[in-house]
Amino acid sequence: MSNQDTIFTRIINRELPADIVYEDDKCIVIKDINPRARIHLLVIPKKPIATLFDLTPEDKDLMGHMMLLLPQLAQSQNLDGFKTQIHTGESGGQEVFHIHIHLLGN
Ligand code: DGP
Repeated sequence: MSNQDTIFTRIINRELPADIVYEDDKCIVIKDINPRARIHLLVIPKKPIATLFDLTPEDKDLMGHMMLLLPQLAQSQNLDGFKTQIHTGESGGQEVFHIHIHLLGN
């Protein structure tokens, strides 16, 4: 573990526990520890990008991959609709500086 690792990197590396819903070579999906909806998932890339401001053109495929995953996850949770949120920067309400997409559904 590096001191710079975020909570999410430590979850990805199995250094911290989490309720893992899905995983592939590019990302992991966990249940939010503090759910704000009946279903509240976090889609997290394995690449530790801090915020949307830090994206580069080489992240296009990764971000597209996560977007395409959202409806699949929603359907696997029997949701017929859902909300997504990405918090960016402290003033954007971001607490964990490792990009993640919130998927919320009731
Ligand atoms: P934000 O950075 O504002 O998008 O919020 C981070 C979210 O991550 C927040 O909804 C709570 C969740 N969270 C923080 N720490 C943990 C953790 O250790 N495990 C899990 N499963 N979720 C966490």
